[in-house]
Amino acid sequence: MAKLGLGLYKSLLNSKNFDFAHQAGATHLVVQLVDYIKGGDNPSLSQNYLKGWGVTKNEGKLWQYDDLIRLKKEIESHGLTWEAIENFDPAHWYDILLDGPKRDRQMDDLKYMVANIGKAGIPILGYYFSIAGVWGWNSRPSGRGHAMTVGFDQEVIDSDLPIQNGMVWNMTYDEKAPSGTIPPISRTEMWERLTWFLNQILPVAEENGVKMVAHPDDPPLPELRQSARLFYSISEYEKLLTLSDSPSNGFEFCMGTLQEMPEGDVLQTLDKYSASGKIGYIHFRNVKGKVPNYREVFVDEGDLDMAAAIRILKKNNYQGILIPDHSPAMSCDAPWHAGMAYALGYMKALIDTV
Ligand SMILES: [Mn+2]
Repeated sequence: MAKLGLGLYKSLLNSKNFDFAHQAGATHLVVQLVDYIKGGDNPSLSQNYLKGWGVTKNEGKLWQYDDLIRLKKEIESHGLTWEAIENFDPAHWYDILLDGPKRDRQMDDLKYMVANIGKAGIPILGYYFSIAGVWGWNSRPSGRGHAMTVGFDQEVIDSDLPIQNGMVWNMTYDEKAPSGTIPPISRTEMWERLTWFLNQILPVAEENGVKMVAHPDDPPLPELRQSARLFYSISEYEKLLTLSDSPSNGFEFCMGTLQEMPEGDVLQTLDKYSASGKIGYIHFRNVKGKVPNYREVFVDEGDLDMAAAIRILKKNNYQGILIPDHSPAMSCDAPWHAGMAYALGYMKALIDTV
């Protein structure tokens, strides 16, 4: 049966949070190693309209085998299993996304890191192949009980706003980049870049026992900030599998993002791919509405029938993990932790009773 996991940002990787995860019923962790803006607040439209998720200074600082093993032992000493890493740092692959001059060298770096991940026994790497990245959310106390929650309202943002030089994936990788903006990018070009990336990385992933799983575009718009987005609809997302039949090619199945898409049936899609073993892990979150207007909500109150999702996973004997992904923040001294504990408890009860 499906297993329960928690995603932890780099700033949260400590023994207190490993114990927290275990206490809330999680057995597995998904670890993010990107240095996002410090603090508990989600970067949002009102707070960080142009600066995005912050500045990464990790160029040249690759994920080394010894560091991965050290963290893995610490995680395991708390009774947990390290299931996946989520997201490359933009500093490691900006010219792969942008087709820039450092592309080939950065590809060598990614291959080196994927091999390290495999040798360290971490079976899954989630990635998000996007130029604009997660951008354009707003954050307001619009959740149940005035919970702070993120959402998207296309009419209040300038979705054609170009991206400044030195930025990609909603982070700054070069603070000294000349002023100006990056050129528009077509869908054809984006598919070519993804195809090149997968052709390069998948053989290395396969050889090292790592599954590469792709997150859909959040928010799921066909274009954002003058760059085409690949996975803005369920049918486009499914095209990922046409690029390679490698067992290392699969989905980081974000139920929330897929539900935000204007067409398609998330549960049907979950059924199809959980049966065929193409789902690395699941972002088990709920949402109300669809593009151009949606809000993230508590796991029990959205448009998706989460119990039905668990029944599907049970029927298909899905053995992977579910993580909450996001939750509205709860009004207390630990808003993020309370939101996660609430989601994990609900998820564990569903898994235990279905
Ligand atoms: Mn997600």
